[in-house]
Amino acid sequence: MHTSKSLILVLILIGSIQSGMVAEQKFEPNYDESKVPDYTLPDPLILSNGDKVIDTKTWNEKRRPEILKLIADQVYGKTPARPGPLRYQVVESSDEALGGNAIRKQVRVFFTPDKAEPKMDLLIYLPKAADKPVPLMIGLNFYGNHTIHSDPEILLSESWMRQNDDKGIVDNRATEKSRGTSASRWSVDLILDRGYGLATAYYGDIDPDFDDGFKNGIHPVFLKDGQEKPAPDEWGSIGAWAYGLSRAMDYFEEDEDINQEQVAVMGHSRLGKSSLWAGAQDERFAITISNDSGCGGAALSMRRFGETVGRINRVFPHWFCDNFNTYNENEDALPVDHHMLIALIAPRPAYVASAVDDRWADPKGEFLSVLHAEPVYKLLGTSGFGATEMPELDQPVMGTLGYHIRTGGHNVTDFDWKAYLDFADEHFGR
Ligand code: GTR
Repeated sequence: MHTSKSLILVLILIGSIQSGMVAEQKFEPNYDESKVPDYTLPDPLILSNGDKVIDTKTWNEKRRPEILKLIADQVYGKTPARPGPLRYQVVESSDEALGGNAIRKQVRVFFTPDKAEPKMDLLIYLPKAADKPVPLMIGLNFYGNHTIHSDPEILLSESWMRQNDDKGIVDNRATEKSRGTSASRWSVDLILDRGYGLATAYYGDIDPDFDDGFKNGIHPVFLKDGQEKPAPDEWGSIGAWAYGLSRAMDYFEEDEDINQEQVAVMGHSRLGKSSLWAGAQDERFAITISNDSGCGGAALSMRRFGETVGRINRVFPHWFCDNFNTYNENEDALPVDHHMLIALIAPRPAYVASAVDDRWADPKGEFLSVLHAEPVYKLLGTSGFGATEMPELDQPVMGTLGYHIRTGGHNVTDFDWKAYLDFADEHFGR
């Protein structure tokens, strides 16, 4: 009796350790700057053989590919190549959208040459008054295209969604009540007034955001015969969301109303992690913007402030590649940190935004990534960043690298969009 009871207890304990419960019960984020440990960031301008990178050629031909491979293998997983041409279907369009001010297009992107699924619906608004082709902002959304504006013509997503009563989600599906519920995060009128187009797609069309062993979404398309799930160095969900952004870019190249040289990719939170990874890999994105992307996005992992690598990997085991678990509570072993992710975007402009109350995302760690990416931007002959200390609240810094920390919490606001549009105007010479 006694032995079998203890055996049960031990089994329960092993079970909860495996499910991460024990570690999670104990997780207390550090919000005390004096408790940030000493750490040494890898130098983006030193090759793995120890040689210094002193010219553009060595950066482009040796160090950039080296860092790209390290981040793919150790953090997000490798992204597979597109399996042949995509197919597009314009499902709906109007030249009289939003009270006659906008052109609306809803374009279905089929991810394979021959199957109906998986597919992603792009919603595109273009300013009617502007000369075409127009510059464009693209960002994925969390609860369907119909949430970004109350426009009743936006197709109501039929995809699986995370349960959320405030967003009118019932049984993991959107309802009419969901329309416009994320409108405050998408300054559609401002973007159009400033002469930019806006495109968005629901991230769950690319890969539904839950840990199902990669049975749904885009991953199964790429599994080899007999392969059950991505290998430890192959992509997770963030890799998939970034891949979806690149497929949207493929479509923009075909649309004569969109200036393919002036596409900025923007994302918030987990989708900011995805926009950074998309902008790092796909050099067609002219500007990359991270809004409050935090741990696994713009923030430095080695600081261990707020959310940490171990915590994010246990709560969201499907976001990164399995190799990233090597660094749970072991950040100093990382051969890369997120300043190098931003450096991969160089010399193209990148903007990182934080919010002062969003300590979980480590605003200072986000700032420091930008600061420590600057030497690469300078080497490549750009203006770099320009700040050496964190700026005052609500005072954007805009070099080739941009940054702000705004009043308020984890969110996307008009203030953020206005800064992104100013930054884009600056770099697109508008
Ligand atoms: C949180 C996660 C963050 C951030 C956020 C979001 O739960 O800890 O890293 O990604 O979700 O995407 O909303």
